[in-house]
Amino acid sequence: MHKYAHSAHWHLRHLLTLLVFMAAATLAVSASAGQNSKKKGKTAVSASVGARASVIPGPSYAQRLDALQAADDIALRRDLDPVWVRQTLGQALYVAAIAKAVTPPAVGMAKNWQIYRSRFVEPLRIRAGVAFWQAYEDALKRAELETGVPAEIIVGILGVETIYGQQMGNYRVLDALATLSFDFPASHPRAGARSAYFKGELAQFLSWTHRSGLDPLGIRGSYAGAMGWPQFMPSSWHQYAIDFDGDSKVDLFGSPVDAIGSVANYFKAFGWQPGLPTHFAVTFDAQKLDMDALMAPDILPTFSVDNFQAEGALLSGEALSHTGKLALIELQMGDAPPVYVAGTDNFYTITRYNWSSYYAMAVIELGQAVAQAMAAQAVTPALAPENRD
Ligand SMILES: [Ca+2]
Repeated sequence: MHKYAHSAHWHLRHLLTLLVFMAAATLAVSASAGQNSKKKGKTAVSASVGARASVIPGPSYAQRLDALQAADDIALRRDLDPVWVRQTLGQALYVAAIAKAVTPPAVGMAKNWQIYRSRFVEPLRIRAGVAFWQAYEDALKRAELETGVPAEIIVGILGVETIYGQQMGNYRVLDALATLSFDFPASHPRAGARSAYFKGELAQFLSWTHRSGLDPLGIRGSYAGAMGWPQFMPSSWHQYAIDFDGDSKVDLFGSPVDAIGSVANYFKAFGWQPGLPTHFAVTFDAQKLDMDALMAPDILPTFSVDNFQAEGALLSGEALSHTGKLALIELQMGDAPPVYVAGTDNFYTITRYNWSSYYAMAVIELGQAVAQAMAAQAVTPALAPENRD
């Protein structure tokens, strides 16, 4: 799902460059198309219908044997009408920008938490977060009561993912899933596993739209096929999306309340522990520090407080009475020294939404910033002159 959301932003600049290039390429193609008008047909028409400003689709999968075989396989395994599946998948278009978006960035680019953070923890998103929290306070409270997942975390997720429903993605989900199933860039180190993953998501998407009577060509999402306010992939939608506004329908596009309940439900399913902080501050004892040992388990909480401190990572305050496991989370700062925190099981749970500690930290800090802005607003009226005695 969401596990690609952060890369969307990381790759944005890359994409823009690509789009400029592609626009130029399209002009070149259009110029030569006049000489070859027979080839302008159904594909070109559906391409222009399916495309929005940022999407330049390529040829359809109707002629691709591997896609049609996959269609038959999906129909068989999912007990779907094989003609419908072939026809539907045949209308999917290859989108070069999607394949490009999942291509690994050039090596040697240092990550920079400060820059990453500034994209999400910023005034526009914080203001939108305050408005969202105020509008849906009851649903956020109810979700917290039922799952133990704090409003702050849900507000952080929906803000980072889509700015509270403002940016849910403009790619046709069918195009995204087909492109990543059948044309995942071979340069990716895990291309085989990734395309297998997207084939599973494609099967789930086709099964879901067929059974629910939704138009698979009308559903839009991220370049990875993530959908709605919380950017759920089809399998997550299937497993974790819930009706939370009581209309008996699960709608993550149109119901912010369903989105709130579904995010909370997702975290509950991935082991959210009520009341447990996401992370603690950490300092280092240079004498004892064994950075290799501390970094070996990566973000998986592995160390007890005692083991953590024995390796030279020092805690203070409430962290000292923490009874669960910890991971040393490293956030690189470009060429400057990295910053570190001690991540708990709840930090790890946030990374099950999107496999990145930068993502998790942005969610946490956006939620905090929105909460602080709410608190500041709540205080202001009491200070206003008309409210004084
Ligand atoms: Ca609903």
